Amino acid sequence: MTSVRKVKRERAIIVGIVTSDVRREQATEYLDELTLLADTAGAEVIHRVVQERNAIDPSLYIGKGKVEQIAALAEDDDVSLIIFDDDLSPAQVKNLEERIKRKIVDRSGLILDIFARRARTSEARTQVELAQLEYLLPRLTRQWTHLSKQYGGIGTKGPGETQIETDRRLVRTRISHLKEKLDQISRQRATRRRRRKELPTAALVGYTNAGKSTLMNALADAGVFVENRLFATLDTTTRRVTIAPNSSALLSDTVGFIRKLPAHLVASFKSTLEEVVEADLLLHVVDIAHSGFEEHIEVVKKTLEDLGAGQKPVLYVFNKTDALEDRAILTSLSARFSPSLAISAQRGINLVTLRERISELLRRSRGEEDYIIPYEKQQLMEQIPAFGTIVATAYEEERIHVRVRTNAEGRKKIAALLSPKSRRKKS
Ligand SMILES: Nc1nc2c(ncn2[C@@H]2O[C@H](COP(=O)(O)OP(=O)(O)OP(=O)(O)O)[C@@H](O)[C@H]2O)c(=O)[nH]1
Ligand SMILES: [Mg+2]
Repeated sequence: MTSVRKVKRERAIIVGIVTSDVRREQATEYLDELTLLADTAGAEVIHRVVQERNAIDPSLYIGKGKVEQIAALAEDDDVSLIIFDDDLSPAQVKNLEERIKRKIVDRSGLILDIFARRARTSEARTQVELAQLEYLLPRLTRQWTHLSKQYGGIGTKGPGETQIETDRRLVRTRISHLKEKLDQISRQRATRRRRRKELPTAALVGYTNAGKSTLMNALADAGVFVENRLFATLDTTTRRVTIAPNSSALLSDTVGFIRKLPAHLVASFKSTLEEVVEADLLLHVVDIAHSGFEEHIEVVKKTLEDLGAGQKPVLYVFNKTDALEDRAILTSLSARFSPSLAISAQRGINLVTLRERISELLRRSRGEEDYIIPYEKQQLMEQIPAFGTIVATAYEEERIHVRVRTNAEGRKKIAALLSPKSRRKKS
């Protein structure tokens, strides 16, 4: 007998709650996103269940009637997994499991599972494990008694301790070990950053699947993995990019954000996200062909604030313009989000302009300004150092090209030196 081996995907039902402040289309978007997340985690969504209510049931999260409906659907359609679009309390999970008799997974649990599947490097694995354990700790009940086997040897069961207490202690010990390991990684990163400090740095940030890695590859030929799934990237890649004929910058591509990203995950991905916090400029990549892009922008802004990177200079990069049906929105967007630029990373549209804008904004964020000085005014070269530091000088045929690091006050003074009117005043 021959058999074709086929990976069986777990069949799942997804459940979302619609409160009165959520619009219908928005609720559909949320469930579409949850379906994508479930798909990325390897599950096949068979049914979507939506509950309209304003109050959350403390013991079951959804109403009793809905619970029964889900139990019946699961029974009829051979479903093994129920996924909730929100986070559930340990008690809710237990009660739902008792009634539906299927595995119950909440949003954080699902996202953590995806991260665990996709983590490749030792840094990403360490970060994911830390987040998983932090998530697990308050949920430790009798069902996790296998932990002492998994982490055996770290501690032994003390006299009079229950299994749960032992497990909790093992988890805590492991958590502090992982934190130490991440501290060490973070120190190594800091050393690496110091070594290459002379180059300006930009970081790609954005909602997951916006096209950050595609753009990284287009600008730096980086060979980063790209996929039409959520969280294709979990690690940070940094490459040198040419942004102007004689100048380059470092560009980092990193993990994407999503709404309701588990707090543990953000916290434990700190070392990966340090490139974002330390960057001179953020390129906020937005998939404007996605109907929910405005909410995505808000989610990314909020996450950046949580990371302490809310005040950094940002260039909005509106991506996937090739897939945009109504190009008229671009005009209103550029008025609302400034500075911004519309591109297509995949088709290579507007990338020359993008490099120019990056170059200009990086210079500004590092406090650098370029000046052209005709030879007849070359005596100004002696006055400029009073208002800033000359970082580069190029003697061209008819003029001198000079780059000065200065502040707003210095910029004003130099501009005054260069303008013909003030020259008269000064003499
Ligand atoms: N139509 C179109 N698709 C694009 C463009 N840029 C990227 N994509 C597609 O969007 C999907 C996601 O691209 P990625 O570059 O992996 O996105 P990302 O932001 O790095 O996503 P994560 O790493 O998962 O956070 C892929 O299928 C890309 O081919 C574009 O300009 N136009
Ligand atoms: Mg990516």
